[in-house]
Amino acid sequence: MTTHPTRTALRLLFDFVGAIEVFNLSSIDTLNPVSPQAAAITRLFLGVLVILAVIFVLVSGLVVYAIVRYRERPGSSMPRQLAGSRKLEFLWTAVPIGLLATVFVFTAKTMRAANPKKGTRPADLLVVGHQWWWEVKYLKSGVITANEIHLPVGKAVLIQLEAADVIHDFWVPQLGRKIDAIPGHTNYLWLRADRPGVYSGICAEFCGTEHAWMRFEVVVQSPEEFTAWEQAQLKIPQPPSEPEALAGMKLFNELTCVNCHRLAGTRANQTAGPDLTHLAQRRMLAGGAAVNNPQTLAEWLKDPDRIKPGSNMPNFHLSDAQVRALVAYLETTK
Ligand code: HEC
Ligand SMILES: [Cu+2]
Repeated sequence: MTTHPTRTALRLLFDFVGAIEVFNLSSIDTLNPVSPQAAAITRLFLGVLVILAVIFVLVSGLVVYAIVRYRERPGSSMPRQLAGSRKLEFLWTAVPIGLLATVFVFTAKTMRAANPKKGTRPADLLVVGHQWWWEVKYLKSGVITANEIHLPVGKAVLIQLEAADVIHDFWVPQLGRKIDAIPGHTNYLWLRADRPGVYSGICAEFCGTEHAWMRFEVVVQSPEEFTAWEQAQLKIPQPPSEPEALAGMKLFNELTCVNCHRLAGTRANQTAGPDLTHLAQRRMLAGGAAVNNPQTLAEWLKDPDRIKPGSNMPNFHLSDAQVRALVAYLETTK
């Protein structure tokens, strides 16, 4: 895609704002599309922006001209007055109608391009919005993960979108349109990325206290890398042999973690919280509120509110030793 000067200027501004907001994570970028759907939306935005800019320059130019040209000067008289002009009336009715019609046609075309029909094909991926994280399930392979969607490059994937509690909204600006996740109603969305990379996604519908930390990432990989990832996700972790991790596994089973989470190979099989099977492989924690590493994981278990105030993960008031054991365990299930 060639870089447009408007696009570059706007991207600099957006990146600046984005950098303040999402330190450490890939930025929200609406002007750098990597799918045909997102490209159509960007084109519409830039097209309308150009029309608006021309109108703005024209109108403010005429206002400035009138102010300067017809200002009161010593000895000046009233300029010629126009009372009623069919020609002008016609012009300023026809021009806006023409512009609106143009924008309408552009918009209708964009809607078609940005929202391809679902057809009769079964969905590839189930994505469920929860307060405040995303459950992700690959319907063919059975892989379950959270807040991170892996896709093979260039392949269109059909997402079935649902919500577990309130309305959320699934949005990956570089890959396409926004679409609501509604309790009791299923929506469908095609997702495709034409360039490998990591693309940020957010919840775009206010859904409660931690709405702002309901981010996710789309990791686009070569077909081989994607298959390798999928195979690795399907591996069921073996119980650890190392004593600290073993103690962690015991705690995990005793502290009711199993009532909310899923961890393949254990009796934990719930979806009130994110799947933890291969948590250590994921890039971020708690919907992007922290980068995922053993240290932030320990902070999270010690006091979830310090990372994400108001989240639905309880504070178990664990001792440091308990936290270390749980972290050791969750790191071995990689
Ligand atoms: C009442 C249900 C509940 C219980 C019990 C619970 N959790 Fe959670 N947990 C959650 C929820 C909900 C989240 C998601 C929080 C968010 O991101 O908003 C979460 C998030 C997490 C995360 C971060 C996962 C990610 O991908 O971001 C880890 C790790 C975790 N819990 C571990 C545990 C451990 C260990 C226990 C037991 C000591 C436990 N949880 C008990 C509900 C629970
Ligand atoms: Cu949300």
